[in-house]
Amino acid sequence: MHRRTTQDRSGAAAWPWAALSGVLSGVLSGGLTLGVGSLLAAFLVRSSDPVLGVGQEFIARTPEWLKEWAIRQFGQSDKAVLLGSLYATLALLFVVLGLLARQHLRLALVGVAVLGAAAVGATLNRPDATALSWLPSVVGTVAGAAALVLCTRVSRRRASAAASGPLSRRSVVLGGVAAVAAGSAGAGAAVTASRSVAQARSRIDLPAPASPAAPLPAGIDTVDGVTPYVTSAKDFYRVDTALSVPQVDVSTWSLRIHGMVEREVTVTFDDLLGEDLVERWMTMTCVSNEVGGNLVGNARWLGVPLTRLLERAGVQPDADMLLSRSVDGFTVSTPVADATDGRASMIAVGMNSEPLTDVHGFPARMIVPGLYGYVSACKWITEIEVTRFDRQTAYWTDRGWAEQAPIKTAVRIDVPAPFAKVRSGATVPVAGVAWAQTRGISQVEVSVDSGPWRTAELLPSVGENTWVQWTVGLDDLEPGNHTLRARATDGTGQVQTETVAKPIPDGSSGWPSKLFTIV
Ligand SMILES: Nc1nc2c(c(=O)[nH]1)N[C@H]1C(S)=C(S)[C@@H](COP(=O)(O)O)O[C@H]1N2
Ligand SMILES: [Mo]
Repeated sequence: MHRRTTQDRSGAAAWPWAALSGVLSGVLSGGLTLGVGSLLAAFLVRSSDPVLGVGQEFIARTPEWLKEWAIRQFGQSDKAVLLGSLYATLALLFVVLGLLARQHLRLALVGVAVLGAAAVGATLNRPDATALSWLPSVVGTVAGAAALVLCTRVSRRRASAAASGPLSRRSVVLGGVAAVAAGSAGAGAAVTASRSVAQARSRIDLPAPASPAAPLPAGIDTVDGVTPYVTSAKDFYRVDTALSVPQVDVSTWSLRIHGMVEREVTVTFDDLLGEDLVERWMTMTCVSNEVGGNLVGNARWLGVPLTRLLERAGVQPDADMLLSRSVDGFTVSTPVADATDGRASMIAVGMNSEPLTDVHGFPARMIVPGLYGYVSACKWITEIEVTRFDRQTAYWTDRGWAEQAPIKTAVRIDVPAPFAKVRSGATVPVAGVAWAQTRGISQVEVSVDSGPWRTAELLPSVGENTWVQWTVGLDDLEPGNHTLRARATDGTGQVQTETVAKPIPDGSSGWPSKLFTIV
């Protein structure tokens, strides 16, 4: 049997090379499209990057059930998973186009153009789109199309040529395209990195608060396995719709308060730092937190009281909504009544004595104790429009979530771990955290196998706006499987509801339970 080589002209023998070169053309053309696109986007807005633009559009259009599923499935990595899937899908599409181009170059170019058009549509549809947001997609697509034509031509020639050396025209063209693709992607990443807030943030010296937070009480964090009372910025949960974390230039940033006010107020970051700052402990919770979930964290927030800024602007009496807007176009609606009833609402610039990190809203965000994040905690805030609920809606309220969303009383069991095995005869340590921001927690109880409720010990806390750690020891349990339940009572004496509710539309409810075994 004669040896088949890629030089054979017989169809059967040529196909592996043909397929391989088609795949290569597709990958190179795709790489160039995305590389050039991201390089140009680095100089414009991030959302004009074709991939980020399409990804953001995907997030904006994802139905609620899919979003819930993705958060449950992938948690805090949901964005990485989305980006990864997007790149994988694009790679596959470009491979198909590269293969198609071998026989039907025009058709493949139509395919590239369709992808480019989708990217143009998505990038122009971003809330922070500029007049030039289409440019990276268009230039990237043209470059990618040209690369596809070039690669397809040289590889066709290769297939029909009798022989070619290592420095054939083919390798020069393919190598050149690969180099330009990689170079532009690298340069784009470098420009993006140079615009990151890391440097500006490290130069910020936060002033000492005129009104400091209560000192941490002795006795917190004294129980093994319980969630630490203070959550570091690094460990703080992150929830937002931003596929790439906004990098806000603090030297040009400002917050404008306008709409139904007596006079517009605009403050720069330096203006904020020049104010008498207050520092307060506040536990934040996401409305998407399931019973027993960990989308909750406690930090010491430094900022300017929101009421002070609103009084300066003069809120008109018939206004009932603050519509906060982020640099990326995300919006949050907050009831004026809640924000100004005397609770510690603020425009925060610091978290645990450090400037905000980029993921948590640098340079400034809103914090209103007692309201879920989506109706209060606007990150990268740049605008507060004072308006009315019968005139405006916000990002999540447009998607079926409630306008009024005070945080529900909740308790979480941290210890024992799920399905833990505990030695018979020993005291079973049980511990966790409970929260009812603005009302505080007055009691936590646990019950084993639907038995009588036993009262847990509450560890100290700084006040009603933060969670409280609790602990109780269980004795005299029979060997075997047991179900532990917990419930909290808030500072007004209200026991948290046993009624099980999903997060949508205004937060989950129900008593958490844990299974464990005495062995
Ligand atoms: N700009 C912007 N701000 C936002 C969001 C967002 O998607 N974009 N998400 C909100 C939600 S749903 C929550 S729970 C909190 C989370 O804040 P964190 O990520 O700092 O924990 O931010 C709020 N502020
Ligand atoms: Mo949230």
